Amino acid sequence: MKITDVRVIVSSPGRNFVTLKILTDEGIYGLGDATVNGREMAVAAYLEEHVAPCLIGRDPHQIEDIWQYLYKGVYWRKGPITMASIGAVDMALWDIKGKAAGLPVYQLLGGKSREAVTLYGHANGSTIEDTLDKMGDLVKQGFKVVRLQSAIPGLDGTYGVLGDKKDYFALQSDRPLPPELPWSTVKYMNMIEELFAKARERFGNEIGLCHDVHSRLTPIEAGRLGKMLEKYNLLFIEDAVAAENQESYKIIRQHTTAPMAIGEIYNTVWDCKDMIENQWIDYIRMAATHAGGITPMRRIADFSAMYHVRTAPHGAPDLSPICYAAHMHLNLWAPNFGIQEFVGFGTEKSNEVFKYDLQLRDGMVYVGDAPGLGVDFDEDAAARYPYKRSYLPVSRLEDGTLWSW
Ligand code: CS2
Ligand code: MG
Repeated sequence: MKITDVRVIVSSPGRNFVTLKILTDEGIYGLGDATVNGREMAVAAYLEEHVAPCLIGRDPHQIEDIWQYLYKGVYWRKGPITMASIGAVDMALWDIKGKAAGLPVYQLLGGKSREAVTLYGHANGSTIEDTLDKMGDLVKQGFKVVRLQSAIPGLDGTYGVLGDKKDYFALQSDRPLPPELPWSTVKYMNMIEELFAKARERFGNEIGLCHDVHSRLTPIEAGRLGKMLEKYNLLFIEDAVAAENQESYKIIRQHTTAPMAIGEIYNTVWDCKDMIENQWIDYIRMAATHAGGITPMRRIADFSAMYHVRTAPHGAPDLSPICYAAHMHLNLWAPNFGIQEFVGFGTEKSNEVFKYDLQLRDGMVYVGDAPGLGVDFDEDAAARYPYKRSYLPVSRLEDGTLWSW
């Protein structure tokens, strides 16, 4: 089999997605997701100008060699744009291999370790009561784990809470620039315990709870947060601290037994190797798109298993359904799978563009038997939704200091 064509399609069915389609001389094609939220055109140019020409004529079955060629072979290793490009190629090649074999990708990985994939849903509210009402809706739908984010009294905007806005597009004006949202660690620390205390009061101790701090704290503050929330038995606290310096998590570990999760912006195992090896974290949240595809995600899962770290792949709506499908196959296989983040199966618009072989039942995803990743992409539908420039918000302290968002 030979690769005959490589297409990069940037579309915006509700939000921007960079989709890679690799075609072969046998009529089989594969799909990959290369979306880097807020920097979509950089990765599209990287793929079109630098990667696509090197793929034409190659045997798509050579997944490993092509991965190494695009990683070691380019001299410039790592980084989100490079790794998302490699990630999309890798996903598309697994998709092709599965289609050629007539098997879903989870079978190529080693088969099912479980029947279905447990999810955590998002409850984002403008008050604690509102958040808990939203949690109630998810519990009714059968979700066994819920992530809680609540607006912070005295701050005009809080991570994860969009109020009447549907998404971050809606927060941007006609001339899109990054929205600016305020942050105060003091105000956050003053409210957060009540959210989890009330959640346990109302829903009991069986339901799983998560929380995303979105990298706003210092290690010692995160230690204090962990201690404060220990008695509410969270499944994990996510991104308590931005960890370019991985030793930050050593400090957190010295102060709390609250489980820690991190990884959604990591691009290679080198970003989290020390945290995993030293057992400073409990869940690794990397995404197939941003970590270079299914091939490295599989290696990282196996590496993590040796240190009791479980996988909890990123599942925000800025990852396309192709990445979601890749995660579902990895999740079915990985012996040390933990949980999958879930924000719904797309929107009306994105469902015109992407079709997938996944069913949601009782807070779990069941994967169908379609060969490959089991996703399809309608190029004509995508053409109806052209790219729109968009940015993620930035965060500032109340005195104007730029903070982590
Ligand atoms: C988040 C994301 O899902 C999560 O845990 O942290 O919402 C994240 O902010 C976006 O994916 C940014 O692109
Ligand atoms: Mg997050």
